[in-house]
Amino acid sequence: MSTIIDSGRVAEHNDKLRGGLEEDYAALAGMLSRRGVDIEQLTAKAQKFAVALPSWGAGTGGTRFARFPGRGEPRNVFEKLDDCGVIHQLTRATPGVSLHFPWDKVSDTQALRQQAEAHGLYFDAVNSNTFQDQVGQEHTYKYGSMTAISAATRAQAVAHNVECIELGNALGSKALTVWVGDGANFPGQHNLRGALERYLESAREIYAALPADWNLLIEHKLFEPAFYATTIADWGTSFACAQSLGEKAKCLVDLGHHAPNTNIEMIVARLTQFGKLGGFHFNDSKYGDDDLDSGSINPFQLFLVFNELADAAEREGAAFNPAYMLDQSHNVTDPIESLMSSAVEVQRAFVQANLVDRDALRGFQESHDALQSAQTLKHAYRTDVSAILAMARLRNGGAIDPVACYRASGYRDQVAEARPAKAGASSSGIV
Ligand code: PSV
Ligand code: MN
Ligand code: MN
Repeated sequence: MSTIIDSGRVAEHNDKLRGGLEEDYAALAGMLSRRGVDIEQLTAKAQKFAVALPSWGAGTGGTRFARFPGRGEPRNVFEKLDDCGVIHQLTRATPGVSLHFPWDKVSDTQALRQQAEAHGLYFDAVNSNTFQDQVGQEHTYKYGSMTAISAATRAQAVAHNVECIELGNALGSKALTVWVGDGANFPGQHNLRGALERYLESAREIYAALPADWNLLIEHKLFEPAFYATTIADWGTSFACAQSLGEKAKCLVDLGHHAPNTNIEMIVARLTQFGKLGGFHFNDSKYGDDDLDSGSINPFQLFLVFNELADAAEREGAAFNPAYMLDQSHNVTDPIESLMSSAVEVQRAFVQANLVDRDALRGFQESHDALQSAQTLKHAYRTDVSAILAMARLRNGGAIDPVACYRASGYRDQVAEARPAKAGASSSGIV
Protein backbone atom coordinates (compact mmCIF):
# COMPACT_ATOMS: atom_id res chain seq x y z
CA MET A 1 0.00 0.00 0.00
CA SER A 2 1.42 3.38 -0.98
CA THR A 3 1.28 5.90 1.83
CA ILE A 4 0.67 9.56 1.16
CA ILE A 5 2.16 10.97 4.33
CA ASP A 6 5.78 9.91 4.68
CA SER A 7 5.78 6.75 6.81
CA GLY A 8 8.97 7.92 8.54
CA ARG A 9 7.04 10.91 9.88
CA VAL A 10 4.27 8.68 11.21
CA ALA A 11 6.86 6.47 12.89
CA GLU A 12 8.52 9.53 14.43
CA HIS A 13 5.16 10.74 15.73
CA ASN A 14 4.38 7.33 17.20
CA ASP A 15 7.79 7.01 18.82
CA LYS A 16 7.15 10.19 20.78
CA LEU A 17 3.78 9.02 22.09
CA ARG A 18 4.36 5.27 22.41
CA GLY A 19 5.64 5.28 26.02
CA GLY A 20 2.67 7.25 27.33
CA LEU A 21 0.22 5.09 25.38
CA GLU A 22 1.72 1.90 26.75
CA GLU A 23 1.30 3.18 30.30
CA ASP A 24 -2.32 4.22 29.70
CA TYR A 25 -3.06 0.91 27.97
CA ALA A 26 -1.61 -1.11 30.86
CA ALA A 27 -3.63 0.91 33.39
CA LEU A 28 -6.84 0.38 31.38
CA ALA A 29 -6.03 -3.33 30.94
CA GLY A 30 -5.77 -3.67 34.73
CA MET A 31 -9.01 -1.84 35.33
CA LEU A 32 -10.87 -3.89 32.72
CA SER A 33 -9.49 -7.17 33.96
CA ARG A 34 -10.98 -6.45 37.42
CA ARG A 35 -14.29 -6.27 35.52
CA GLY A 36 -13.58 -9.59 33.82
CA VAL A 37 -12.85 -7.98 30.45
CA ASP A 38 -9.85 -8.92 28.35
CA ILE A 39 -8.52 -5.73 26.77
CA GLU A 40 -6.85 -7.67 23.98
CA GLN A 41 -10.19 -8.93 22.71
CA LEU A 42 -11.53 -5.40 22.54
CA THR A 43 -8.41 -4.10 20.80
CA ALA A 44 -8.62 -6.91 18.24
CA LYS A 45 -12.25 -5.92 17.55
CA ALA A 46 -11.29 -2.25 17.26
CA GLN A 47 -8.57 -3.19 14.78
CA LYS A 48 -11.18 -4.75 12.50
CA PHE A 49 -13.68 -1.90 12.73
CA ALA A 50 -14.35 0.09 9.55
CA VAL A 51 -16.54 3.05 8.65
CA ALA A 52 -16.62 4.34 5.06
CA LEU A 53 -15.86 7.91 4.05
CA PRO A 54 -18.22 10.05 1.97
CA SER A 55 -16.32 11.38 -1.07
CA TRP A 56 -18.41 14.56 -0.77
CA GLY A 57 -17.16 15.11 2.78
CA ALA A 58 -13.58 15.67 1.60
CA GLY A 59 -14.41 19.19 0.45
CA THR A 60 -15.81 21.99 2.60
CA GLY A 61 -19.59 21.71 2.68
CA GLY A 62 -21.78 24.74 3.08
CA THR A 63 -25.26 25.76 4.00
CA ARG A 64 -27.96 27.01 1.71
CA PHE A 65 -26.78 30.52 2.60
CA ALA A 66 -23.10 30.29 1.75
CA ARG A 67 -20.08 28.16 1.31
CA PHE A 68 -16.71 29.29 2.57
CA PRO A 69 -14.14 27.24 0.69
CA GLY A 70 -11.14 25.79 2.50
CA ARG A 71 -7.55 25.60 1.33
CA GLY A 72 -6.43 22.86 -1.00
CA GLU A 73 -9.84 21.35 -1.56
CA PRO A 74 -9.90 18.31 -3.81
CA ARG A 75 -10.87 19.27 -7.36
CA ASN A 76 -11.82 15.85 -8.64
CA VAL A 77 -12.49 12.32 -7.51
CA PHE A 78 -8.81 11.33 -7.70
CA GLU A 79 -7.86 14.12 -5.30
CA LYS A 80 -10.74 13.14 -3.02
CA LEU A 81 -9.30 9.63 -2.98
CA ASP A 82 -5.90 11.04 -2.00
CA ASP A 83 -7.48 12.82 0.97
CA CYS A 84 -9.38 9.66 1.91
CA GLY A 85 -6.06 7.81 1.64
CA VAL A 86 -4.57 10.16 4.25
CA ILE A 87 -7.51 9.64 6.59
CA HIS A 88 -7.19 5.88 6.31
CA GLN A 89 -3.41 5.92 6.58
CA LEU A 90 -3.60 7.68 9.94
CA THR A 91 -6.79 6.18 11.43
CA ARG A 92 -6.74 2.71 9.82
CA ALA A 93 -10.49 2.69 10.34
CA THR A 94 -11.74 4.04 7.02
CA PRO A 95 -10.85 1.69 4.15
CA GLY A 96 -14.15 2.28 2.29
CA VAL A 97 -15.12 5.28 0.19
CA SER A 98 -18.69 6.01 -0.80
CA LEU A 99 -18.99 7.83 -4.14
CA HIS A 100 -21.81 10.14 -5.20
CA PHE A 101 -22.72 10.41 -8.89
CA PRO A 102 -22.56 12.67 -10.81
CA TRP A 103 -20.75 14.80 -8.21
CA ASP A 104 -17.91 12.33 -8.68
CA LYS A 105 -17.16 12.37 -12.36
CA VAL A 106 -15.79 8.97 -13.26
CA SER A 107 -14.74 8.13 -16.79
CA ASP A 108 -11.92 5.65 -16.24
CA THR A 109 -13.14 3.16 -13.64
CA GLN A 110 -10.00 1.07 -14.01
CA ALA A 111 -7.69 3.97 -13.17
CA LEU A 112 -9.84 4.94 -10.19
CA ARG A 113 -9.91 1.42 -8.89
CA GLN A 114 -6.15 1.19 -9.21
CA GLN A 115 -5.65 4.41 -7.29
CA ALA A 116 -8.01 3.27 -4.56
CA GLU A 117 -6.19 -0.03 -4.26
CA ALA A 118 -2.84 1.75 -4.10
CA HIS A 119 -4.12 3.66 -1.05
CA GLY A 120 -5.56 0.51 0.54
CA LEU A 121 -9.12 1.70 -0.19
CA TYR A 122 -12.19 0.07 -1.73
CA PHE A 123 -15.52 1.45 -2.86
CA ASP A 124 -18.48 1.10 -0.53
CA ALA A 125 -22.08 1.94 -1.49
CA VAL A 126 -22.49 4.33 -4.44
CA ASN A 127 -25.07 7.12 -4.22
CA SER A 128 -27.34 8.42 -6.93
CA ASN A 129 -28.47 12.01 -7.20
CA THR A 130 -31.90 12.89 -8.54
CA PHE A 131 -32.36 15.77 -6.12
CA GLN A 132 -30.65 18.31 -8.37
CA ASP A 133 -30.73 19.09 -12.05
CA GLN A 134 -27.45 18.66 -13.90
CA VAL A 135 -26.27 20.81 -16.77
CA GLY A 136 -27.80 19.60 -20.02
CA GLN A 137 -30.32 17.31 -18.34
CA GLU A 138 -33.45 16.79 -20.41
CA HIS A 139 -36.17 16.66 -17.73
CA THR A 140 -36.20 18.70 -14.54
CA TYR A 141 -36.57 17.22 -11.05
CA LYS A 142 -38.30 20.36 -9.82
CA TYR A 143 -41.51 18.40 -9.26
CA GLY A 144 -39.92 15.13 -8.24
CA SER A 145 -37.78 12.38 -9.71
CA MET A 146 -38.76 8.78 -8.97
CA THR A 147 -42.23 10.01 -8.00
CA ALA A 148 -42.67 12.58 -10.79
CA ILE A 149 -46.00 12.78 -12.57
CA SER A 150 -44.08 12.87 -15.86
CA ALA A 151 -43.23 9.34 -17.01
CA ALA A 152 -40.24 10.67 -18.95
CA THR A 153 -38.82 12.26 -15.78
CA ARG A 154 -39.27 9.03 -13.86
CA ALA A 155 -37.56 7.10 -16.64
CA GLN A 156 -34.64 9.53 -16.54
CA ALA A 157 -34.30 9.06 -12.75
CA VAL A 158 -34.40 5.29 -13.15
CA ALA A 159 -31.80 5.40 -15.94
CA HIS A 160 -29.47 7.48 -13.76
CA ASN A 161 -29.74 4.95 -10.94
CA VAL A 162 -29.05 2.08 -13.33
CA GLU A 163 -26.00 3.95 -14.58
CA CYS A 164 -24.82 4.33 -10.97
CA ILE A 165 -25.14 0.58 -10.48
CA GLU A 166 -23.08 -0.03 -13.62
CA LEU A 167 -20.36 2.40 -12.53
CA GLY A 168 -20.37 1.00 -9.01
CA ASN A 169 -20.15 -2.53 -10.35
CA ALA A 170 -17.07 -1.65 -12.36
CA LEU A 171 -15.55 -0.17 -9.20
CA GLY A 172 -16.31 -3.17 -6.98
CA SER A 173 -19.14 -1.58 -4.95
CA LYS A 174 -21.88 -3.81 -3.63
CA ALA A 175 -24.72 -1.40 -2.89
CA LEU A 176 -26.65 1.56 -4.24
CA THR A 177 -27.96 4.12 -1.76
CA VAL A 178 -30.99 6.00 -2.97
CA TRP A 179 -32.12 9.15 -1.26
CA VAL A 180 -34.75 11.24 -3.02
CA GLY A 181 -35.88 14.66 -1.90
CA ASP A 182 -39.24 14.10 -3.62
CA GLY A 183 -42.30 15.38 -1.82
CA ALA A 184 -44.66 18.30 -1.50
CA ASN A 185 -44.47 21.79 -0.06
CA PHE A 186 -48.25 22.27 0.18
CA PRO A 187 -51.12 20.14 1.41
CA GLY A 188 -52.88 18.92 -1.69
CA GLN A 189 -49.86 19.55 -3.93
CA HIS A 190 -49.76 15.88 -4.77
CA ASN A 191 -51.64 12.76 -3.93
CA LEU A 192 -49.78 11.26 -0.97
CA ARG A 193 -50.52 7.67 -1.90
CA GLY A 194 -50.06 8.22 -5.62
CA ALA A 195 -46.55 9.61 -5.09
CA LEU A 196 -45.49 6.51 -3.17
CA GLU A 197 -47.03 4.25 -5.79
CA ARG A 198 -44.94 5.97 -8.46
CA TYR A 199 -41.84 5.73 -6.23
CA LEU A 200 -42.31 1.98 -5.91
CA GLU A 201 -42.84 1.59 -9.63
CA SER A 202 -39.51 3.39 -10.31
CA ALA A 203 -37.75 1.55 -7.47
CA ARG A 204 -38.82 -1.80 -8.93
CA GLU A 205 -37.05 -0.98 -12.16
CA ILE A 206 -33.89 0.00 -10.30
CA TYR A 207 -34.11 -3.11 -8.15
CA ALA A 208 -34.35 -5.25 -11.28
CA ALA A 209 -30.99 -3.88 -12.44
CA LEU A 210 -29.13 -4.92 -9.24
CA PRO A 211 -26.45 -7.59 -9.59
CA ALA A 212 -27.12 -10.72 -7.52
CA ASP A 213 -24.80 -9.76 -4.66
CA TRP A 214 -25.91 -6.10 -4.39
CA ASN A 215 -28.18 -4.31 -1.95
CA LEU A 216 -30.45 -1.36 -2.55
CA LEU A 217 -30.27 0.93 0.48
CA ILE A 218 -33.31 3.14 0.93
CA GLU A 219 -32.50 6.32 2.87
CA HIS A 220 -35.40 8.05 4.58
CA LYS A 221 -35.42 11.68 5.70
CA LEU A 222 -38.10 13.52 7.61
CA PHE A 223 -38.13 16.74 5.62
CA GLU A 224 -36.12 19.07 3.38
CA PRO A 225 -36.26 20.00 0.57
CA ALA A 226 -39.95 19.03 0.70
CA PHE A 227 -41.27 20.83 3.75
CA TYR A 228 -44.84 19.60 3.95
CA ALA A 229 -44.61 15.93 3.01
CA THR A 230 -41.57 13.91 1.99
CA THR A 231 -42.37 10.70 0.15
CA ILE A 232 -39.79 8.56 2.02
CA ALA A 233 -40.00 10.45 5.29
CA ASP A 234 -39.60 7.77 7.90
CA TRP A 235 -38.34 4.29 8.67
CA GLY A 236 -41.87 2.89 8.42
CA THR A 237 -42.21 3.96 4.80
CA SER A 238 -38.65 2.85 4.08
CA PHE A 239 -39.37 -0.53 5.68
CA ALA A 240 -42.62 -1.01 3.78
CA CYS A 241 -40.84 -0.21 0.49
CA ALA A 242 -37.93 -2.52 1.30
CA GLN A 243 -40.38 -5.33 2.13
CA SER A 244 -42.33 -4.81 -1.02
CA LEU A 245 -39.24 -4.61 -3.25
CA GLY A 246 -37.55 -7.79 -2.07
CA GLU A 247 -34.66 -9.28 -0.16
CA LYS A 248 -31.95 -7.07 -1.63
CA ALA A 249 -33.72 -3.88 -0.54
CA LYS A 250 -32.83 -2.64 2.94
CA CYS A 251 -33.17 0.51 5.01
CA LEU A 252 -30.39 3.02 5.59
CA VAL A 253 -30.51 5.09 8.76
CA ASP A 254 -28.97 8.55 8.56
CA LEU A 255 -28.85 9.73 12.16
CA GLY A 256 -29.74 13.32 11.24
CA HIS A 257 -32.89 12.40 9.33
CA HIS A 258 -35.27 12.21 12.27
CA ALA A 259 -37.30 14.59 14.38
CA PRO A 260 -35.45 15.83 17.48
CA ASN A 261 -35.72 13.36 20.38
CA THR A 262 -36.63 10.42 18.15
CA ASN A 263 -35.51 7.15 19.70
CA ILE A 264 -33.18 6.15 16.88
CA GLU A 265 -31.76 3.15 18.71
CA MET A 266 -35.24 1.68 18.81
CA ILE A 267 -35.57 2.12 15.04
CA VAL A 268 -32.29 0.23 14.75
CA ALA A 269 -33.65 -2.56 16.95
CA ARG A 270 -36.82 -2.83 14.87
CA LEU A 271 -34.98 -2.93 11.57
CA THR A 272 -32.52 -5.57 12.76
CA GLN A 273 -35.34 -7.69 14.19
CA PHE A 274 -36.96 -7.86 10.79
CA GLY A 275 -33.73 -8.24 8.80
CA LYS A 276 -33.98 -4.90 7.05
CA LEU A 277 -31.15 -2.83 8.49
CA GLY A 278 -28.91 -2.12 5.52
CA GLY A 279 -26.60 0.55 6.83
CA PHE A 280 -25.94 3.94 8.34
CA HIS A 281 -24.98 7.44 7.52
CA PHE A 282 -23.32 8.59 10.72
CA ASN A 283 -23.31 12.25 11.66
CA ASP A 284 -24.65 14.31 14.54
CA SER A 285 -27.40 16.82 14.83
CA LYS A 286 -28.86 19.39 17.20
CA TYR A 287 -31.89 20.56 15.25
CA GLY A 288 -32.36 18.74 11.95
CA ASP A 289 -30.25 17.33 9.14
CA ASP A 290 -27.27 19.30 10.47
CA ASP A 291 -24.59 16.89 9.22
CA LEU A 292 -22.35 17.75 12.18
CA ASP A 293 -19.37 15.62 13.11
CA SER A 294 -20.27 12.21 14.54
CA GLY A 295 -20.36 12.19 18.32
CA SER A 296 -19.98 15.96 18.57
CA ILE A 297 -23.45 16.68 20.00
CA ASN A 298 -24.95 13.50 21.39
CA PRO A 299 -22.31 10.80 21.85
CA PHE A 300 -24.59 8.86 24.21
CA GLN A 301 -27.11 8.37 21.41
CA LEU A 302 -24.33 7.03 19.18
CA PHE A 303 -23.38 4.62 21.96
CA LEU A 304 -26.99 3.47 22.34
CA VAL A 305 -27.21 2.83 18.60
CA PHE A 306 -24.07 0.68 18.83
CA ASN A 307 -25.48 -1.04 21.89
CA GLU A 308 -28.35 -2.27 19.70
CA LEU A 309 -25.87 -3.26 17.01
CA ALA A 310 -23.82 -5.24 19.56
CA ASP A 311 -27.01 -6.98 20.68
CA ALA A 312 -27.83 -7.84 17.05
CA ALA A 313 -24.30 -9.08 16.41
CA GLU A 314 -24.54 -11.35 19.46
CA ARG A 315 -27.85 -12.78 18.25
CA GLU A 316 -27.01 -13.10 14.58
CA GLY A 317 -23.26 -13.60 14.38
CA ALA A 318 -21.18 -12.91 11.27
CA ALA A 319 -24.27 -12.72 9.04
CA PHE A 320 -25.06 -9.37 10.60
CA ASN A 321 -23.07 -6.90 8.56
CA PRO A 322 -24.67 -3.48 7.99
CA ALA A 323 -22.77 -0.87 5.99
CA TYR A 324 -21.24 1.90 8.13
CA MET A 325 -20.66 5.23 6.41
CA LEU A 326 -20.12 8.81 7.48
CA ASP A 327 -22.29 11.54 5.92
CA GLN A 328 -21.15 14.92 7.18
CA SER A 329 -20.72 18.47 6.00
CA HIS A 330 -17.73 20.39 7.30
CA ASN A 331 -18.13 24.13 7.31
CA VAL A 332 -15.62 25.46 9.85
CA THR A 333 -13.06 22.67 10.14
CA ASP A 334 -10.53 21.00 7.88
CA PRO A 335 -12.60 18.12 6.40
CA ILE A 336 -9.72 15.66 6.81
CA GLU A 337 -9.51 16.44 10.53
CA SER A 338 -13.27 16.20 10.98
CA LEU A 339 -13.49 12.90 9.13
CA MET A 340 -10.59 11.45 11.12
CA SER A 341 -12.02 12.43 14.47
CA SER A 342 -15.53 11.36 13.47
CA ALA A 343 -14.31 7.92 12.40
CA VAL A 344 -12.62 7.61 15.78
CA GLU A 345 -15.82 8.65 17.59
CA VAL A 346 -17.86 6.02 15.75
CA GLN A 347 -15.20 3.43 16.52
CA ARG A 348 -15.27 4.56 20.18
CA ALA A 349 -19.03 3.96 20.40
CA PHE A 350 -18.49 0.53 18.84
CA VAL A 351 -15.85 -0.42 21.43
CA GLN A 352 -17.86 0.98 24.35
CA ALA A 353 -20.91 -1.01 23.22
CA ASN A 354 -18.75 -4.14 23.18
CA LEU A 355 -17.86 -3.41 26.79
CA VAL A 356 -21.45 -3.71 27.98
CA ASP A 357 -21.82 -6.65 30.34
CA ARG A 358 -24.69 -8.32 28.45
CA ASP A 359 -25.22 -11.13 30.94
CA ALA A 360 -25.50 -8.65 33.80
CA LEU A 361 -27.83 -6.47 31.72
CA ARG A 362 -30.10 -9.42 30.95
CA GLY A 363 -30.17 -10.31 34.64
CA PHE A 364 -31.15 -6.79 35.67
CA GLN A 365 -33.79 -6.65 32.95
CA GLU A 366 -35.29 -9.95 34.08
CA SER A 367 -35.40 -8.87 37.71
CA HIS A 368 -36.93 -5.52 36.74
CA ASP A 369 -33.99 -3.60 38.16
CA ALA A 370 -34.31 -0.52 35.99
CA LEU A 371 -31.67 1.43 37.85
CA GLN A 372 -28.96 -1.20 37.53
CA SER A 373 -29.91 -1.88 33.92
CA ALA A 374 -29.30 1.76 33.10
CA GLN A 375 -26.12 1.79 35.20
CA THR A 376 -24.79 -1.21 33.29
CA LEU A 377 -24.99 0.79 30.08
CA LYS A 378 -23.57 3.91 31.70
CA HIS A 379 -20.69 1.94 33.17
CA ALA A 380 -19.58 0.96 29.66
CA TYR A 381 -20.29 4.39 28.23
CA ARG A 382 -18.29 6.18 30.91
CA THR A 383 -15.21 4.03 30.32
CA ASP A 384 -12.54 5.98 28.49
CA VAL A 385 -11.43 3.56 25.77
CA SER A 386 -9.09 6.03 24.06
CA ALA A 387 -6.04 3.87 24.79
CA ILE A 388 -7.68 0.90 23.06
CA LEU A 389 -8.42 3.00 19.99
CA ALA A 390 -4.89 4.40 19.87
CA MET A 391 -3.35 0.95 20.33
CA ALA A 392 -5.56 -0.45 17.55
CA ARG A 393 -4.29 2.31 15.25
CA LEU A 394 -0.68 1.76 16.26
CA ARG A 395 -0.88 -1.99 15.71
CA ASN A 396 -2.56 -1.45 12.33
CA GLY A 397 0.19 0.93 11.24
CA GLY A 398 -1.69 4.20 11.81
CA ALA A 399 -0.99 7.19 14.03
CA ILE A 400 -1.46 7.30 17.80
CA ASP A 401 -2.91 10.82 17.48
CA PRO A 402 -4.15 11.17 13.88
CA VAL A 403 -4.98 14.89 14.00
CA ALA A 404 -1.64 15.84 15.56
CA CYS A 405 0.24 13.68 13.08
CA TYR A 406 -1.72 15.15 10.15
CA ARG A 407 -1.05 18.72 11.31
CA ALA A 408 2.65 18.01 11.72
CA SER A 409 2.82 16.47 8.24
CA GLY A 410 2.01 19.74 6.46
CA TYR A 411 -0.29 17.86 4.04
CA ARG A 412 -2.83 20.68 3.83
CA ASP A 413 -0.09 23.21 2.94
CA GLN A 414 1.23 20.93 0.23
CA VAL A 415 -2.14 20.37 -1.39
CA ALA A 416 -3.03 24.05 -1.05
CA GLU A 417 -0.13 24.76 -3.39
CA ALA A 418 -0.89 21.94 -5.77
CA ARG A 419 -4.64 22.67 -5.87
CA PRO A 420 -5.13 26.40 -6.29
CA ALA A 421 -8.56 27.70 -5.25
CA LYS A 422 -11.11 28.04 -8.02
CA ALA A 423 -13.67 30.82 -7.68
CA GLY A 424 -16.95 29.32 -6.57
CA ALA A 425 -15.49 25.82 -6.28
CA SER A 426 -17.79 23.48 -4.47
CA SER A 427 -17.23 20.11 -2.84
CA SER A 428 -19.83 18.52 -5.03
CA GLY A 429 -18.38 19.94 -8.22
CA ILE A 430 -21.71 21.66 -8.79
CA VAL A 431 -21.68 25.42 -8.55
C1 PSV B 1 -29.57 13.91 2.19
O1 PSV B 1 -29.76 14.87 3.16
C2 PSV B 1 -28.31 13.11 2.39
O2 PSV B 1 -28.20 12.71 3.72
C3 PSV B 1 -28.21 11.94 1.46
O3 PSV B 1 -27.44 10.91 1.99
C4 PSV B 1 -27.52 12.56 0.33
O4 PSV B 1 -27.09 11.67 -0.63
C5 PSV B 1 -26.42 13.27 1.09
O5 PSV B 1 -27.17 13.89 2.12
C6 PSV B 1 -25.61 14.16 0.24
O6 PSV B 1 -25.50 15.45 0.68
MN1 MN C 1 -27.31 10.76 4.26
MN1 MN D 1 -28.82 14.29 5.09
